[in-house]
Amino acid sequence: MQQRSGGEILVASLVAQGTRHLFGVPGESYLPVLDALVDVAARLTFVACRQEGGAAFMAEAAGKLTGRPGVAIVTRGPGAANAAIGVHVARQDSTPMVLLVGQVGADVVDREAFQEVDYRRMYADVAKWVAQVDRPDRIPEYVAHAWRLAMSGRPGPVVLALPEDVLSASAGVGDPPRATHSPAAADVAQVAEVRERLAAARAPLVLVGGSRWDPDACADLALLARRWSLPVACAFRRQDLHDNRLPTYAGDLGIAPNPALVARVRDADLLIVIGERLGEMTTSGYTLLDIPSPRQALVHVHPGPEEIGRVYQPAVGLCATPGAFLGAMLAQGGPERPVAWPSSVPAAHADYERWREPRPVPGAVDLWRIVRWLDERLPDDAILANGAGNYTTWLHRIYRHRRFGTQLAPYAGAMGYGVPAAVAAKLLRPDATVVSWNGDGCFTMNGQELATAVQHRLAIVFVVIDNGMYGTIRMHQERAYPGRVSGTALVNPDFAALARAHGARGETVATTDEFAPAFERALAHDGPALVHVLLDPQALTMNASLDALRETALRARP
Ligand SMILES: Cc1ncc(C[n+]2csc(CCOP(=O)(O)OP(=O)(O)O)c2C)c(N)n1
Ligand SMILES: [Mg+2]
Repeated sequence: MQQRSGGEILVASLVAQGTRHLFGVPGESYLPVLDALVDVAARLTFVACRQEGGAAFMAEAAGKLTGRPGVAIVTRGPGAANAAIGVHVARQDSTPMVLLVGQVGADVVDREAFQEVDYRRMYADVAKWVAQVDRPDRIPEYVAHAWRLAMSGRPGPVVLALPEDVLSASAGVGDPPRATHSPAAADVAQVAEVRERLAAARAPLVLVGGSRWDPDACADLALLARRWSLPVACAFRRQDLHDNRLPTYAGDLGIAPNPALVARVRDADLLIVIGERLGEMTTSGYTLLDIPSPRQALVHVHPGPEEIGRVYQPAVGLCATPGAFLGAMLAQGGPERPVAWPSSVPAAHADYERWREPRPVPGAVDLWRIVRWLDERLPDDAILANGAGNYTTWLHRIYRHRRFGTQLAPYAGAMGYGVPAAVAAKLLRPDATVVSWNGDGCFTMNGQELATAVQHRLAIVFVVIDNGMYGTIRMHQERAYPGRVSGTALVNPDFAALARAHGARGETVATTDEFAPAFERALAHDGPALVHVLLDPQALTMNASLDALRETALRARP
């Protein structure tokens, strides 16, 4: 068999997995990989990022969009440390991802050589699996296992460390076949039990979230909800699993959820949870359901058996992918007689619509009206990417997702995700409208990837909601320590000028009415464009001004 370097074997293995983009920052630890990429440039694009955090977020976003591992490659200690944030998001978001890390050679290992880190220990608690490949002929085996593991059960990140000497050594070995995940089929008897419980229910509710969804599974969900008149709620930042315009859509259970939806969950007698692991953000900090046994009969469908009964003991714990469960439910047919909860669906959807009705806000920029305009203006396949901050709450509450794969938002609550995730989205879906929605704090965390967008001429619209502060933390501060501002004020650059300095288009918006024309010009621009929105610091939350928060907290003092 033909002799190839470890770098060539690795790159051929990636191509064999169908990987189209490799997000990274180059390092001298993996020169043989960079060299091997030259010969496959038409099939595998190396996206040179400006910081490994950006590269790892791009890989994570690629995993979210495709259901196959997004891949990042970084150098030893410093690169691996920078990339950790993306690995953590892949963990909490249950996203398939593979991080490749250059490693020191066997000749110096365990001396704490230059930039040496033991990645097995470093990533032990966040990755699904961390391995170091010590022979070039076993690279295909490790790649195949890494891919299958990242995609199977509850998906997550896998880290492979690649010692320099392994990448430069040669071996004669073939490429691994394209890995698939092992299907997790639904148990027929359990599905029948779910159907029986549903037929006997008084007030059922479906909650969807997690990963391993695809357009077919979402279509099956819509069909099941229609057949059985089921209100469907989405988990925190998983609002693209059920078309928000459908009459069966009941809203999302995120941070500060709609009280009417919370009441509906509490009053439900049957809760069918599909794909969601029932994490802290979706359960209002573990207060929404009783622990260990919820009052509602809980049907928990999850592809990872380790997540079933982890906190909440289910009446039916069903290990299956969302698609497998929904397909099996549909195969059992619809209700035999009219359901006992005919008004539940319209009432839940009306609650949702009321929740997104505009309220007055202080200042010249009204994000309620701006996001409502975006909701009307953007096409159904527009992808919206955001990080963490109060600026996201307007988007999550007002914007109606219509299709699977249109929301790139970290369940892990990591700041700085909006810019790199949008870059990945536009690379993978060049025909889709991509909007990167950022706060001033969020944007300055990974805004360096604007240069990557310019380099690849990606027509993304970056919006920066600038309130001159780490607003979320200021909000918590004003509630807990009113008037004592500490560490949350930001002096910002002129973001539109910063965009222009990068070679992108820059727009500044100081009033609500200026937003639509500025956004239209940004959309029409043939390349990246940034819309800098100057938000009044008083517009700190969707419901209360900064001063009102402070006054409420002061009044509550003894
Ligand atoms: C990487 C990271 N660091 C810190 C935090 C804590 N944190 C959550 S929101 C937030 C402020 C976000 O500021 P900005 O992007 O300006 O949004 P705003 O809340 O002002 O709308 C911070 C610091 C976080 N979630 N992630
Ligand atoms: Mg801010």
